[in-house]
Amino acid sequence: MSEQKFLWGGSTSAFQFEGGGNEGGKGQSIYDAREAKSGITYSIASDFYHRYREDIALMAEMGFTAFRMSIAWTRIIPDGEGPVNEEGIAFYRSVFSELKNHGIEPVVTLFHWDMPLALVEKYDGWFGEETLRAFERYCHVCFEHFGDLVHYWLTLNENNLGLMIPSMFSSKKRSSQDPDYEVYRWTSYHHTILAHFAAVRACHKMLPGASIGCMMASALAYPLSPDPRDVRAAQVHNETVNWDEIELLTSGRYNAHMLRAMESAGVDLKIAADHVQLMLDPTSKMDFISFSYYYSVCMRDGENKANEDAETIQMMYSAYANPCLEKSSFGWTIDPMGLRIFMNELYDRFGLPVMVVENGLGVKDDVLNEDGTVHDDYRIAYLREHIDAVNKTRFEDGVPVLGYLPWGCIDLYSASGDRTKRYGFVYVDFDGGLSRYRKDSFYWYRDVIASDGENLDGGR
Ligand code: BGP
Repeated sequence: MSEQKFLWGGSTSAFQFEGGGNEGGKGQSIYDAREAKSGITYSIASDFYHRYREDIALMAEMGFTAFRMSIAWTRIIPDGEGPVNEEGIAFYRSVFSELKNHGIEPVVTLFHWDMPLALVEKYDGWFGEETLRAFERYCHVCFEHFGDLVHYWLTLNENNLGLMIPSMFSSKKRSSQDPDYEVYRWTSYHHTILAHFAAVRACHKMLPGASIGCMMASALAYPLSPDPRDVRAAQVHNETVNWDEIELLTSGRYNAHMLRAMESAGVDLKIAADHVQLMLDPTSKMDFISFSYYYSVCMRDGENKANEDAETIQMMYSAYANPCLEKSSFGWTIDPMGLRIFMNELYDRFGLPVMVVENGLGVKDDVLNEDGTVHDDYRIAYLREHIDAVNKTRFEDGVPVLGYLPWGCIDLYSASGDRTKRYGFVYVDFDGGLSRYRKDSFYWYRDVIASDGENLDGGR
């Protein structure tokens, strides 16, 4: 790739979008196991597996220059660590080739949560060092087989949330009351960090021309009031959730906050010499930072009585709703300026190019009319403001933004499996044979892309 063009496109993940769960030799992931219990049909999802040509044609019609998707580890190595499934390799090669034929650059997440079930059963997910070794091998296989087609790689989706939700890849439900809880969560987290470094190092070694970055969940917090105690609460939140991990990934060292947190939890990681070497190796340093951005939150100090009436919103962070902002129907605050603030701070702190790989408005309100139209002006309004913020960050603030890839560009399952929460420019009729329909936002986004973000008032 020579000249760097801004990436306009959209974003998905395998377990939420791909389907084909029982086909092509794919092994079971933790989501397949969840399907057996909950009845949520992850094995079908939006059926990209069978419809990728049609879907890519729709992306091309919008003018996408990039498409983010993830590789299902279990389609490449069904049990996570055993034989490679050639049919899985052939599937992704075919998808990536189709994208390239349409001038669309694949942006590929190596791990978007769909951990092979076998690794959870055998090694308790990321807790076992065996899983780390299996992941390294899986990355090698991906780089070897797809390196000629994929330039942009992302390591682990929203890894900075790992310490907060350690049970995600565990074979048994963990509670903070368990005696081994702290050791479990820090050890598992440490292995994900090593997984990131190992993937970056292998990528740089095997694919010297490629670009690889982390993927973090942004959770920008403001103080709920100017009370310095609230300011400090917001600062602590931002350090813990947003910045500590990126500092770790860029420096190769746990910073003082993290070391103190481990110490007070009685955790001593005893990092092996070869792991220290991996973390400090210049070739294991990433090229850019990608992130999801949906909302911002407010924090307050627990002792601050003045704010007692403030509205709490949980979102895992024990956060508060910002009284200056509107909220989506799912209670997520709508804060385009926060996106600009976040990108500026990220770049100021770490000096790496940034890439927006998730953003968007998930709603239940989309209505498929009889004539096949969907009038989603609320989505256009949301995206217009956020793209405007991206433009200002690029052109007024001078932050190198590599691309804007909003989430769920073609409707897919939400992380919880809810298929009525829609984000897409394309409507998927989940109860009507999975047919695709262009929403109003489809035409609007096509005009945005055609004008490189200048025309925010287009559409049909
Ligand atoms: C991010 C995940 C995505 C996606 C998105 C939207 O945390 O990386 O997989 O699901 O959130 O969230 P939801 O699906 O809950 O609307």
